[in-house]
Amino acid sequence: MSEGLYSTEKKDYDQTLDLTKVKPYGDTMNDGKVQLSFTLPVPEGEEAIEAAKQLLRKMGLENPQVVYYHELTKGFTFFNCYGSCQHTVDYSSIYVPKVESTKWSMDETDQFIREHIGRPLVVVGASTGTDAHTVGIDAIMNMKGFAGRYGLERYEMIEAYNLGSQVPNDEFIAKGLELNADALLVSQTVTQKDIHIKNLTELIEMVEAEGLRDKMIIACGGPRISYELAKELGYDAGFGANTYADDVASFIAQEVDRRLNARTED
Ligand code: B12
Repeated sequence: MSEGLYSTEKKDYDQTLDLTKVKPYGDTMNDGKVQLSFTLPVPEGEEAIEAAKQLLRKMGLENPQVVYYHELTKGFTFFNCYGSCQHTVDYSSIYVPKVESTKWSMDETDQFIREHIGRPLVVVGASTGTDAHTVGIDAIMNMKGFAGRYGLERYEMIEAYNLGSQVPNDEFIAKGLELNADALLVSQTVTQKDIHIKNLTELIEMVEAEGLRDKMIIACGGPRISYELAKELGYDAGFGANTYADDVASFIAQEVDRRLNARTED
């Protein structure tokens, strides 16, 4: 057996994976290797490198190394560094609330809706309140979708209505009612001064005040939206960065089906 990259001989380096004490992986298990970059407001030089290393040690990184540095502009030095992280996390104890539905492809979701619900689902989406960002909601709703995944308009069994941005919450709800929507999808990008919380709360309060909360699924999404936050605010689900139409379409189809079944059992 030849030595080298593809050798199957047992190596003497650490190969123990303990999920209660997980550390970063660089070249070998538990080496803790981390790469990070930052800028210090000091001029380039030996003192700047020493300052960067001291900072890395204070961050809990042993054997700190500065592998690249460059004075970006007078008095500001950028660093690329490596070090070995001494801290660990207990991965086995982590619980993250998230959408529990099974993620399906577009064809699978269409087939499920056809077989289990028997009619197209109506989904109305918008970026509501003062939020002018449309790219996120477009990525979910529009025919061409996002990063090679089709949006809801492409689904045969979903009638998707994209109302665009800066849609007042009352108009959004009224449109949902007019179209007899199965689901309302709200996008929120701006989070400065918690404007998203205020707007999302207003929308839910309006829906509740009109006694419509159980009539449709209401989900929200955006780069700083988590499932946990969405649930806290009274939404059925929340979707963050890197969401595709597949995620939300599967969720809506399964949730509509679950509610139909629950009604039949009553
Ligand atoms: C493009 C852009 C703009 C464009 C928007 C054009 C348009 N038609 O949308 C313009 C120039 C108009 C703009 C304006 C502003 N912007 Co701007 N903008 C951006 C930028 C560069 C990209 C956002 C984007 O398009 N992302 C790409 C999409 C695909 O990602 P996404 O939105 O996260 O969407 C994905 C998921 O989040 C999810 N998703 C999103 N919505 C939904 C909804 C549902 C239901 C679901 C299921 C999923 C989902 O699915 C998507 C696909 O995976 C970001 C910075 C950045 N790089 O992110 C700043 C940024 C968002 N903007 C910002 C700000 C502050 C503003 C302004 C307030 C600036 C100003 N002072 O005027 C204004 C907003 C005015 C207003 N009233 O809203 C800040 C927000 C900071 C904050 N945390 O609040 C950012 C982060 C820039 C920054 N670093 O400061 N902006």
